[in-house]
Amino acid sequence: MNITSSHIEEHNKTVKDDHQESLDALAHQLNKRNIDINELVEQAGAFQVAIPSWALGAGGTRFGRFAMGGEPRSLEEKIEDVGLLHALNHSSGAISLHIPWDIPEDTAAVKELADKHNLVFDAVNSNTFQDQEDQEHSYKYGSLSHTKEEVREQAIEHNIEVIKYGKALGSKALTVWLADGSNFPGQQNFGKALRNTEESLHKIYDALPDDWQVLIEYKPYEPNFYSMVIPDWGTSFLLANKLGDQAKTLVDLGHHLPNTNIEQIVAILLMEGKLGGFHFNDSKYGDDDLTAGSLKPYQLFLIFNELIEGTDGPEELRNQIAWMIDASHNVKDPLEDLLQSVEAIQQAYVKALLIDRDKLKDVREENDPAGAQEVLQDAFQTDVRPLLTEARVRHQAAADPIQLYRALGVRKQLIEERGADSVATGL
Ligand code: LRH
Ligand code: MN
Ligand code: MN
Repeated sequence: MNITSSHIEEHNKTVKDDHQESLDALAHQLNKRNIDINELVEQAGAFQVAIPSWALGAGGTRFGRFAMGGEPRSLEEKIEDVGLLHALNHSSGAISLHIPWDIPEDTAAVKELADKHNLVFDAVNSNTFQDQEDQEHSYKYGSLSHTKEEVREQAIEHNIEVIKYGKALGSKALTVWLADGSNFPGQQNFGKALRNTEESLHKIYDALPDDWQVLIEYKPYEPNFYSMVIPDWGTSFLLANKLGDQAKTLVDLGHHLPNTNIEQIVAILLMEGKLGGFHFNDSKYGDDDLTAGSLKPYQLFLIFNELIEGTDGPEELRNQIAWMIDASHNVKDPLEDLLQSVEAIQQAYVKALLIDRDKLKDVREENDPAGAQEVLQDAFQTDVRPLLTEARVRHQAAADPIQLYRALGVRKQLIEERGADSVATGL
């Protein structure tokens, strides 16, 4: 399946007049606020969010999984899927691999295929939360934190191997998420488990190329329901500080207890130069891995407000942080879901760029909370969709990616090519 430039052009022609009308109206509105729409179109067009290789198939729960049909059967087909997304929205120009769910056997060929689709490789993820067939020691009771040295060594080796794959592909970061922890009080010595983890991470850190980062993810519960060795940003931050400058914290939005003030965490990590990356998704209860911005778009906007506040301009912000999605889809077509996720992230980003920063500064100085809310609402309530459409059109992508995806019958064609019950590796 291929999306060609004539597919895009034809589609864009059909929406051209309506789009121009909405864009002019928005430009006029922004002009009155002294905001240059072209500048924002440019920023939106430059923003890229990496797609997780593990979320291109239908997700499931432990109660079942309902096949989507046409799921990618190999890493190559996953790259093709991300290529489709990028052709449609021009904002998904990177892929994040999870190893060994996706092993790039022939790294040169995989890289070449990605190049062909204008994709680069974002952070590579290690997996020490499942046992693999050929593995000597089990991770049932942990990996980098394990009581037994041989298990820790095996997990360290795996991470070093993941770095090697990433190096060959041009990645610049390793993301480590540990499922390590305990299910019952008394099962684990908290201090020892964390100390073991720190020592193991040190060995991984020593194997990092100079221009790489290690991103440490945290999660309060699941799969362990009593304690996790890295349960929160504080523990991740502690480890990142102990490791050194190349270690940072990764914020997965779903990895917080309900109502946690994530935007404040983001601000503090940024202030300390320790915010390394995001796994975007949304959640109502826990690690639901729902479409980014589908439940709490205001929270997403407030996070971007902090990101902009804490960095020196859009370019620095884009380059300083690894932008990745980490979602799962029980009932949606994953490709549609990912298009919606990227769009929601971009909306939050652009809306946060609209915030009148001078005014916000003034109302804060004057201790005027109502005034602050007015400033934020002025930005948040602006419908920036025409601006995002314009960014896509200017980059020869689809004005309305999902509309074109459906009109072309992409899923139907993928089912014809790959079968109705092909299963992608991943979540
Ligand atoms: C854990 C997690 C982590 C894993 C991914 C599959 O919940 O967010 O990032 O690597 O899911
Ligand atoms: Mn994650
Ligand atoms: Mn998760």
